[in-house]
Amino acid sequence: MSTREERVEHFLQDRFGMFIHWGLYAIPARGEWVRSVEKISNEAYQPYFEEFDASRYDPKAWARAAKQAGQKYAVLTTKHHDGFCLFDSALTDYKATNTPAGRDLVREYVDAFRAEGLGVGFYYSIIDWHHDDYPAYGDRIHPERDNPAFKDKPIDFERYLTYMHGQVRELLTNYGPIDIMWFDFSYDDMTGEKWKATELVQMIRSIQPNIIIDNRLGGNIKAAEPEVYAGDFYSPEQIIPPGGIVDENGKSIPWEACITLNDNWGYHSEDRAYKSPKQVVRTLVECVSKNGNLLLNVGPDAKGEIPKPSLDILEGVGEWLRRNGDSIYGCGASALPKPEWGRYTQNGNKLYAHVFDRGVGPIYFQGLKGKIKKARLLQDGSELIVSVPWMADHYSDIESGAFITLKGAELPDDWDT
Ligand code: FUL
Repeated sequence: MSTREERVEHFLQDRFGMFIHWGLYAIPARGEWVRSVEKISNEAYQPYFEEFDASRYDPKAWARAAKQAGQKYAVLTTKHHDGFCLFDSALTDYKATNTPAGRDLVREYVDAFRAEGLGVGFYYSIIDWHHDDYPAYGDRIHPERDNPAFKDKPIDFERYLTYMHGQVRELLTNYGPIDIMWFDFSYDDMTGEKWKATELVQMIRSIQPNIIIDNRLGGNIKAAEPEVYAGDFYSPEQIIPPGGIVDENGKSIPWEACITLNDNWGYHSEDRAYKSPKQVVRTLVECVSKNGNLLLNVGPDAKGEIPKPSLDILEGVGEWLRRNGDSIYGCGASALPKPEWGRYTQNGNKLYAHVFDRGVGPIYFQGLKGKIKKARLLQDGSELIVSVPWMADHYSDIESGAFITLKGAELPDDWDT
């Protein structure tokens, strides 16, 4: 059996992936939690199933967008909390092949992303608001939580677990090798034991030994407890852990921040709170400077298209990465203290200085006197001069520091030079 270190090696070099939230909720277009937030019953949600046609679903276009954005892998919602399956599961009728779409949307996704040389991941919700044996009663998030008919309805949770484990088995046997299994999520008293997570992960690893698994089955990676289902990486949501994530010996633990482009995961037609490409670039740099990955979300619309504002942002980020990708891929945190003017990333003996703030005069590198063999501007490869500015020794700690001159009063790249 492989070790976590071996399993995550490639993943941690890739650094940047595309998260895709897509399902029936794209039709009401008020986010993927719409059923819970608005307490929509199964019956009231059913018309979306009968209407879903995915008529402009072109996963090759998604894969091209991801590739051009410099993303190295993707994670698609094969089933979100609403229980609707984008894949052709033999265990349910509640699936895309039974809608007007009539296609196995997951198969096409896998084929398209593989063809672009991208890694492929499956998001799978262990929560299921559609399944008859999934408990509505007492659950603060279930859409039917206030429905008296559900309160006293007997359920057989074991049957749900068999279904859920069976679907994971299908996902891992029917689509070839998969890179990431991204579960979502254990909560309240629903711990890993209740999901039978130990058996689940043993089954997963017996089918695909090298797959990596997130931490949302409820384990604790830091404490390696329970060892089996603790998972391979942490999945901080909408946040970059300020100090990265380390164990008690200061050793970095793999993590991937998942972050939305606007304020929603699933398509929301009125959400225009988009981040700028500059913010996204800096977010990516922030992650890598702390040894983390960034999984950046898009929420395709009801027809299957990634919204134009999202595509525009991805394009901008991709253009920056085309010139500056060496400072991201294969890079991680530097042991040097965070500089005042930006961030460091590092790959072996190559240190990448991400300058966010031009300031006045040369850029100062604390502790690097005599240690810089040569300096280059990454975006065009041009030489940069390492020298002590005139009289700097009167004012600065030049015993240990180094200076690099940057031409011009403005930064060559205002996003991140
Ligand atoms: C959360 C889910 O409830 C959200 O809908 C989304 O999928 C996010 C990535 O994880 O916990």
